[in-house]
Amino acid sequence: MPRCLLVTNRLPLTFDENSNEFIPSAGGLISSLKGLNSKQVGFDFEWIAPTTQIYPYESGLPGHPVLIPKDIYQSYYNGFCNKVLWPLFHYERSTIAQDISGWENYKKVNSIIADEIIKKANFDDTVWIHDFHFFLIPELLKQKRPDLKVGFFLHIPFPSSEIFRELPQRKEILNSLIQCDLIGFHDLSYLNHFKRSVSRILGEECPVVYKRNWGVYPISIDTDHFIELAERDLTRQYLCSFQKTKKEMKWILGVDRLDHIKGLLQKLYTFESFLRKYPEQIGNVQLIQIVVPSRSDIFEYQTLKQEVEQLVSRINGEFGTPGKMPVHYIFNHICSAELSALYQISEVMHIASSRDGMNLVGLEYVASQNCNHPGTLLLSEFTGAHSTLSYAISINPWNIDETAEKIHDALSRPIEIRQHEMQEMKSFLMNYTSSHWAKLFLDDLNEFTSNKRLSQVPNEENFFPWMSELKNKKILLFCDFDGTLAPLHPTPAKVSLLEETKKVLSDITMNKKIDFVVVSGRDQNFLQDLFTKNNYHFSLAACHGAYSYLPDSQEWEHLIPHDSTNWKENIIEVFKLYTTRTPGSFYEDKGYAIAWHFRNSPEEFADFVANKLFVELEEALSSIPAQVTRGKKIIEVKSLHACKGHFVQHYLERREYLPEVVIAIGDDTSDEDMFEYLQNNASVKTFCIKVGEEKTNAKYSLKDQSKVDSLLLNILMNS
Ligand code: GDG
Repeated sequence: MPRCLLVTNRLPLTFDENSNEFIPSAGGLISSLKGLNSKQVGFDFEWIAPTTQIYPYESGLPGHPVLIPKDIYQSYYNGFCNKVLWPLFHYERSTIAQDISGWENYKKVNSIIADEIIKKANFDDTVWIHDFHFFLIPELLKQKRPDLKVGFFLHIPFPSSEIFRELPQRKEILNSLIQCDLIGFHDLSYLNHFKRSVSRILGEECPVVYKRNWGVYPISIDTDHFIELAERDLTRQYLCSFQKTKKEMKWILGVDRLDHIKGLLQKLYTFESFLRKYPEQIGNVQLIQIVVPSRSDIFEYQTLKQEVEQLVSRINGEFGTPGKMPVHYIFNHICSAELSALYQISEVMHIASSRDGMNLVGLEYVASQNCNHPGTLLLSEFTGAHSTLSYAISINPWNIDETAEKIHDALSRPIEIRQHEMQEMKSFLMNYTSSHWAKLFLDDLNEFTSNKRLSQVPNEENFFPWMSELKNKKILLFCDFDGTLAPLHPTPAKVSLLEETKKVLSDITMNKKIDFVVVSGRDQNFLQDLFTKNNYHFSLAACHGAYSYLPDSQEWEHLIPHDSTNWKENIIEVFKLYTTRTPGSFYEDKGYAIAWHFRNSPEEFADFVANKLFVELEEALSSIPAQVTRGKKIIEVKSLHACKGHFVQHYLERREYLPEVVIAIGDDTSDEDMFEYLQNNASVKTFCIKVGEEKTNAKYSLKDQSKVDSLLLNILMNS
């Protein structure tokens, strides 16, 4: 079975120095992952996690603890993970506390764990990184071990780009995450926020925007485990004892880690409002609130504890009667059998999180219900679970009054409705468990990586394997200009060839076996000035192939009908209008095409305007023989006749000799016509190479323009 290394902040077992034995680790992430069934998922799992404890023995542990010095761990975990990333990603900006060394130690721990993975991982292993503790590992791994399949799953929300862009380390984090082969989120809104952040912070042209290697995979639980737990003897014993104390009382249950994001204060205010609105319920309804101690060494958490406890005593002071306190508050961890009994016996479960990646407590409550006499789930709309548990009663925890009324509705909900709702949710969880979740993610990861391998992105020393097939062959090479032979420049008129490129082109000119054709959207004058006047004896195609120039004839030939540009005047008017509205933008008349450039404009505004323009042009051109395309910070309208695909067809048909190999290189959307035509029609061996990592028809791709010189050099050397 293939192996998957799970990288988490904790191993599933923690060594308890008091009892001298291993105990289950806490937290939702671990509780889901440890339920993964290797056979169902199709992987053997091994865990890697940082630790500050020297484990007495490693064998028998389902994973590898990586020892981190205590002070470094403390600063990484509390200083950066919990005091910066956690509150920012949960929209709790008031509790952020920047710690100067936190980020440095975060980098250190990520790098130590990455080194450990590199040591442990075999060729072709899958590495699945979990959560915000390890944002930097993907890049560290890909630098040293490009063979590894690397997936990342975020267990917490990804915040709106408005919030995320406040993070000083935003670029480092995104630049690392986009190295992953697959990035997963619980909810579509988190994915949308991530995409928006990537395009705002790294730019629209960032590869991940095109690669689309992301997905929404809401986590689940080990449902069978909770069903079985509900039936255990110990659970039944707890149930019996609760029934005795509860009697006719109705219980509203809350189970939350002590954390600002869990909405504990809102929940208590809501319960207070409920008692005020429905005084007849005083003495009949009790809130059982389990608060699990957490991050107790952080000041903000200590303050929250005090606030929660003050509110509990205020409510109990005001509404309590001898022997009956409305809020039963427990600040402790309880055992799983006791938790299961509480899930089963409580009429209502109240989840009030202000933000929560998923919230497994809601799923566990559903899985533990007996569908003959089930309870009701009140679930905050700010949890990821809200999309999965569609039959829960949805609440906005900030709307205290409305939620108080919903508690009242939940307590009096008719049994048939409860049965139906719970049945629907429970059967969903029986078919969609944490193992299904992991399988979906890992299968997609596998698919993404195998697709990528097909496109064979080469490294510099080892170019495409087909290079050996070029020896002594007559090669016809079509090559685009802007973004391919020359790097893009904010002002198109200033683009020129780099010295290195000039050298390679001179060698190509001397090589009689290569027929080199520059196929560009530029006009005749520009191309002739640049190439012919510099003594490169190349064929040229200007205006996307509307004009052709052969070095022997030294004349431009017009290849397409003269009336191909009747539409131009109207379109120029539209472009003028948009140019006036958009600072830094300008339009360029290319003869058979007009291009609107917005590379120098304020990014977000220009993207917005460009989308609008694109839609407007598509409508306007529906009955005109012209086509609108969107390239890199450019919108272009061009005659349908002026197309690189038509040009290469024409060129191939009229050559007196037949080339033995055809190669086409280009970075722009306009090059796709050329790739498509050649790959489908050329009767000789054809190799099409896209420059850049965007989606393409070409079979091969190069990372970026800087690799083109070496590609040409390799073609020369191998020819
Ligand atoms: C992160 C995200 C996301 C709690 N109290 C006791 C106890 N628990 C168990 C629950 C549940 C787990 O802890 C809590 O899970 P959550 O999902 O609510 O929360 P986080 O730990 O913050 O987890 C979260 C999750 O990752 C998974 O992706 O859902 O949004 O923040 O399993 O049962 N267990 C026992 N006694 C307790 O007192 N035995």
